[in-house]
Amino acid sequence: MTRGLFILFEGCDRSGKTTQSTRLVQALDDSGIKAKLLKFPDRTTAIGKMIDGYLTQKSKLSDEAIHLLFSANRWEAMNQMRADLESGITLVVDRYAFSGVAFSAAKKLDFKWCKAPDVGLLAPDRVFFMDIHPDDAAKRDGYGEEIYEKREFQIEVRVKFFSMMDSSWSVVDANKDADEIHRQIMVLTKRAFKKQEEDQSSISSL
Ligand code: Z5A
Repeated sequence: MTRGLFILFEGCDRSGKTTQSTRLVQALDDSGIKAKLLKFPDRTTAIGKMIDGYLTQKSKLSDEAIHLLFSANRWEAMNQMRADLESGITLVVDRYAFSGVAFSAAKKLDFKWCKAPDVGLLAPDRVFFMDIHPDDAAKRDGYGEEIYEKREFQIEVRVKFFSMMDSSWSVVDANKDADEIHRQIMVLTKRAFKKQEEDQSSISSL
């Protein structure tokens, strides 16, 4: 049985992660590849509900406490994610541990401390970074409703993301037309499947 791929979308707010991750899952399904869409934070769990209360500014938490809750929200999904990948399902994930580090480090929490709780989580095979300047993102629908949607902060978050990139990341110009972005993501995804076919790499950890 060939394992599924773990494909991750990261990026600043309103960069089109949800739009593109949804389209990718649909396209994979249409071409006969079993795929599942996951989103972090998963606001449906008990931990996710606490995170939602914080993001929508209904409750207050210290920077450290919310950071650890975001991480715990990923850990509670780990067993199912591993089982899915091992059974051949490709996971398309909308935000993950890099968001956790970028947002908390942008609040000036220590970078190494921010990374520590996520050590041991499953690592993505490919990361698509949806890159948009916060000034352009702010023009999109729904901007400004949650706690982190502020210009200066989003600029700092973008810098933190760039500091974490390695060769498994592709920077995608998120300002382009959505159809054009989808086509580019399909090309990059096909490349990732081909590489996995050749390498037969096992699932690795952060
Ligand atoms: N956070 C954290 O601090 N720590 C963590 O560990 C994690 C997250 C995992 C909630 O995340 C917050 O949690 C987030 C980071 C923090 N805070 N911020 N900022 P979320 O993922 O639930 O929420 P979000 O980042 O705000 O995602 P979003 O609002 O869903 O945005 P998106 O998925 O990137 O974009 P979208 O919904 O696909 O598109 C946004 C709008 O733009 C929409 O009207 C689209 O129709 C439009 N759009 C999309 N693509 C295009 C193109 N190409 N052109 C023009 N318009 C477009």
